[in-house]
Amino acid sequence: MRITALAGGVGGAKLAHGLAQILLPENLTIIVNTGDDFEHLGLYICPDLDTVCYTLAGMANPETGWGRAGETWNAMTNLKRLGAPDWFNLGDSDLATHIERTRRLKEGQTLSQIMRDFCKAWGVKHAVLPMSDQPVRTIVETEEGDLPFQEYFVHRRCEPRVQGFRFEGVGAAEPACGAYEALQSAEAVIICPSNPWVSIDPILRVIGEIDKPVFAVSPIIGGQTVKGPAAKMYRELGIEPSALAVAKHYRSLLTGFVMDSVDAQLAEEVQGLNMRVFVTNTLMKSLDDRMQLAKEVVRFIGEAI
Ligand code: FO1
Repeated sequence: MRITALAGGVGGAKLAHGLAQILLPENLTIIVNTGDDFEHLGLYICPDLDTVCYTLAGMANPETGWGRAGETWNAMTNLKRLGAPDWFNLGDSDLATHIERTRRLKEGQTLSQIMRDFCKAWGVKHAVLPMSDQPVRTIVETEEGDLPFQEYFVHRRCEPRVQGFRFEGVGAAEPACGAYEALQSAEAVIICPSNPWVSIDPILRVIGEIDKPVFAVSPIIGGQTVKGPAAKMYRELGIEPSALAVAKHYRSLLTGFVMDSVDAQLAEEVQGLNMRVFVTNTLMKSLDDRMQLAKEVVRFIGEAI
């Protein structure tokens, strides 16, 4: 089965990793959110792209989900001593990625070219594409004013109450090289269990209408997110966080929806939104869990299309 997956953040990277274990490289393309990207310490940082690539390469930090396993922090310690901003943690190995990416961007290479080369160097065989080669910047509109995404997420620890989101640059952003072709040749699209507001919506805004069956996996389990602020965002926007709220979020896009067994009581209501529903364990604690969920999602899609 040919799949294009949309992903951002740690939850998305885990399912993308599971899919990469069971689908051949020619059958899986992963399109990743770049709305979280920003410039920091003069470097161009792409947290979601790096999280997906490091995870697929088996290089991700297992505790945080982002950054590199076995990381050291000498540069950060010394930057702090010199008075540099230290709220965004860049490990020594991770810094190499940002330094080389920044150098190549300044030379005029595109982000998708650069990530293709990096994936090759890291042994990642599946295509990992930025959603766009043009910059899109997620701005979180909060009660304390507008905050660039990483300022909200890391510096302010998601504390300011959210009022809305906007994606600066989205109007001028084209899908990255290869993204359109991947969507054209896919038999189905999987929306990974990523934050619908800030990881998936920017991708959907850039790629526009999808004329393939779309299946989403809920990032909300028992009213909570495994990681990150999605549940808090739903609450602050006046919506009760639940798998049902996620299904409603994507509603008209979806052919099918995958939700956790703890939310089985919501299945009927989700089906009432005119989509097929598959209920299973969606919590990915181990590599086996990632593979198991990926297999079940692909089987569900096979039966539904
Ligand atoms: N997240 C944090 O909570 N604190 C950090 O200091 C931090 C540093 C960081 C460095 C590189 C990278 O690729 C990701 C990093 N993240 C950090 C994660 C990142 O902010 C989020 O995972 C995403 O932007 C949300 O999907």
